[in-house]
Amino acid sequence: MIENELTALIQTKFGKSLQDASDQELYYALLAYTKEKLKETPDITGDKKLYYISAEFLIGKLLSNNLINLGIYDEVAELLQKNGKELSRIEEAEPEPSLGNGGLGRLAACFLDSIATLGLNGDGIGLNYHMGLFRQVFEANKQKEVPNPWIESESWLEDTGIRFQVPFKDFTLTSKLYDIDVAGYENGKNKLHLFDVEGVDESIIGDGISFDKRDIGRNLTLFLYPDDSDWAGNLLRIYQQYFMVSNGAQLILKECEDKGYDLRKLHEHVAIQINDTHPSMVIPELIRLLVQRQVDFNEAIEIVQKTCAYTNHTILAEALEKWPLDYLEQVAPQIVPIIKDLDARMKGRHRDPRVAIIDGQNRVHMANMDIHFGYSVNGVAALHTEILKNSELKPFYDIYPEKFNNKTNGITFRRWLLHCNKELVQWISGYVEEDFKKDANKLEKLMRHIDSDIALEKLLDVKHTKKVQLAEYLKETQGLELNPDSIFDIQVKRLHEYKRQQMNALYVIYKYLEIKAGKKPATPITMIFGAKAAPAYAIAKDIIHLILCLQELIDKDPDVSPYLKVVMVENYNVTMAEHLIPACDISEQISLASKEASGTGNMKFMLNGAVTLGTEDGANVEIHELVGDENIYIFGESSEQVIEHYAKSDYRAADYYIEDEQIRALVNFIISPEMMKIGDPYHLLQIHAELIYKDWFMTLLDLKEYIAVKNRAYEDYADRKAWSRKMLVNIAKAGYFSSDRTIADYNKDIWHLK
Ligand code: 26V
Repeated sequence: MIENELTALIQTKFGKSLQDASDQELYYALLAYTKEKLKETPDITGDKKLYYISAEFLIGKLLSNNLINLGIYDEVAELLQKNGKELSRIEEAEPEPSLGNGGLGRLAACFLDSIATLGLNGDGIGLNYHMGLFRQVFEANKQKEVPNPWIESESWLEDTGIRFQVPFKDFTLTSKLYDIDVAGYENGKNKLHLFDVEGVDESIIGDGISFDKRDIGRNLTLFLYPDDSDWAGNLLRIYQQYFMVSNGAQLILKECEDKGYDLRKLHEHVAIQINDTHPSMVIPELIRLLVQRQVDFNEAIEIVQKTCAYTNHTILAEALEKWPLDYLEQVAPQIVPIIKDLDARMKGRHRDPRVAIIDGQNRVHMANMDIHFGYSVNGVAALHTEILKNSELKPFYDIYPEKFNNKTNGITFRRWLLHCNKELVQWISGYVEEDFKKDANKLEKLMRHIDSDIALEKLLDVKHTKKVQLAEYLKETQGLELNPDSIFDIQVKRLHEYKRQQMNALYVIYKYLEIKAGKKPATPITMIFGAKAAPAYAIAKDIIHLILCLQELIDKDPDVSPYLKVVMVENYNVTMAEHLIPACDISEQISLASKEASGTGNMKFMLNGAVTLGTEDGANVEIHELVGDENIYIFGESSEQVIEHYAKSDYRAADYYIEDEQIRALVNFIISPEMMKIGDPYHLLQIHAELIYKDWFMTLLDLKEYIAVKNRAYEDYADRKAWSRKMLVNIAKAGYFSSDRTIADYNKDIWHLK
């Protein structure tokens, strides 16, 4: 059946047989075939619908995941193999849609998968950026940013023909709506709606990723913003946000009107989840559109308040959006009186300036508007939600305790297990009935095999196979040489000081000096990094420079290189993650406690049998509770202690540097003659000074304990049997972090879809 259809398709498209078609041609044929199958998949329907609005959907490549969810992956793979082709090679022809920066965007993508898998009626709404997150290249041990186009003449996008008018102050833009089908795992389908502008012009891109920021009609959806956390007031960002929410609100109302719903009962038919504050303007925009449709202003406010729910993804103050009122005035003046009215209502009720929507400097606090005029506020891990309630958002919690709730993040097991680790799936299937694929909690049954030598040995074999495969992949794609018999210690995530890649780099220096002094590790070590830095984030780029210089230093040192290798992979993205995560032994989750809202990489590693080395931060706390002290390596000061340091301003990195000889030696090595010879002295001196005089995220505070605990983990690794038990426990307990569980919780507590 599939064979006939696919062969016919390749014949009409390329005039070739399956055997003769190239991988590229097979990709296009499979794309067309899969889109056809998606069309035949029934739509998920219901009387109430969720709209997940997000500036980012980091969906990654879609071919394999669609085949898996449609239930035809094995059949297609077999057919190809029969004809001498390999699906995993064909996949490489697919360009990755990198429509997100990191965790927040990837979470949105996992959520869409789970919403459809659970058969819930819910769509995504976002923007169709023509350039995904920049492609990272390394030159002279530094990051360079290059445009990253992903849309080809044939892609997953379908033009719906739907157009809306979006009014800005001085002009009106016509939008174009593209849809991507989102199939649930052996279930129906929903949609990801991506709005675009007619006139986007890729020719305005200049050097690197620069472009003319003023020509809104030609640049609005050209680029995804490459900064996460590092918030900077920028008019284009407001244009993008307003364009997204105005289109989103118009689509939502159109769908309700088409179904004949009474807009006064909007909340009975619609829930809107606001993913961080980027879509917050949907609140005033919906009010405006309801009033335009003859709903009374006060009633419109009440309706919107019963419809919108807000998720907070960060406690970094610099990432909380505060838009100057006059910027909003310049972009979308029609919503300004509404925001002022909402602000006045709240000022009338609450004297505390910390809960005002518009502050003393005429800036609009987007989160504050969401909390007052939404019905739910959630954090993304237990600890994060507690910190929101008890400190960051305490004044709001005092007013609206009933609005606050926690929804610990999750990941889709279709991509992060079934797709990326078929060998592990096969191993699991030997011990647990097939239904673990639908019910992740069933993984717990693996615990029955904790004493089985055969099971444990096979598990070690799976890990080794994935390490060999990673080594091959990195050799082929990046020319890197990895020893699969070494410990794979991996830290991959956005580059940010609070995530403390610099602390890991200091450990590299520590280990380098140890080996130089003759202390060789029992097992060779490979430390793998992957991270993009925001283009304007100078310190983050300095840290990349430091790591790349260490990589070069060690590579060139025959005394050390047999025992220690540092590898920073270029252009870390979803595809790279799918190769790295299954091959990992030690998962680095070392953020300064209280700063990582949740983390989701930590969950992906755990599911693939890596053991976490981490602080009690974000979801690490929950991982720790689930696996127990024996099966995780925890270090560092607690979130309470850290919050106290900030409150008292009593952390001084210089004290640690001056008082501790070992710390001083490690930090000083950054500007040692051998490093200065390889690297750029300016950047090495910058990071050196930063660590001593600023160190806002307290690297030196936890450094000694980090070194001690990591050493213990490396020693424990040598006892392969004991280590494989830790691996098994991690996999068995990972079920809690399925995004199916997270989404079921959102639905039960917030959306109430059915
Ligand atoms: C902020 C900005 C500001 C301006 C330009 C673009 C941009 C893009 C994203 C952000 C917010 C970043 C917040 C974020 O990514 N939070 C992460 O969310 C994950 C999913 O909940 C969570 O696991 C991570 O801990 C958290 O850092």
